[in-house]
Amino acid sequence: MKTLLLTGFEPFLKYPVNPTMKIAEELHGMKIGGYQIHSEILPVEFSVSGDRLVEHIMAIKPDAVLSLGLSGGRFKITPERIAINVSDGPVDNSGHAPVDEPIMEDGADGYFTNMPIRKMVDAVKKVGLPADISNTAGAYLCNNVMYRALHHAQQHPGLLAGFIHIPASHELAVEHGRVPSWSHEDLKRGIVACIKVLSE
Ligand code: PCA
Repeated sequence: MKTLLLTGFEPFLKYPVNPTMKIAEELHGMKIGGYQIHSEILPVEFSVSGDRLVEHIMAIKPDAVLSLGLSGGRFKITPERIAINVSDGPVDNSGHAPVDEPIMEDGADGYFTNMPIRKMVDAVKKVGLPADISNTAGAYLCNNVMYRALHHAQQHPGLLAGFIHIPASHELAVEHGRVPSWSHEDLKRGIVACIKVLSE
């Protein structure tokens, strides 16, 4: 059986709940398609998150690494197409706010995911949930860890790496107020559908 490293993020900025954390925790240890899921939760800190992800990849030696991030305001499940070599955005959980910094001095400008994102989108729609490819993961922590995973995959051929942004859960929307939201069960069902595609 293959191993999939699934990551979620801690709460950040104005979001007291991060639905990706709960999904990752609940799927830990499950078998989905041909993959055994190993979940880890990442901090939201520019100086830590990417290194932490790479450490997990080295320790767990997964066949695939899929990271999940909250995109408050999005209303579909959105597998990301590309990560760019830029860190920029509001303060992270340590109070750091980078401006136009490269993630890796010697890194490529960007990396395309090597996961079958079109098939993932089709699979999510097939289970009755809205999905679309996203062409930007932004320049905050989600882009950062996606970039680091793909940079690592570049040097370790055969490793699948990808990122999916998800909408807020109802639990978060109750706290936060002004974001479109999904039920936790639907968010999780959408992610499971994406993971199943990797075994087809
Ligand atoms: N979403 C943020 C970082 C953590 C998360 O869940 C992002 O989209 O960059």
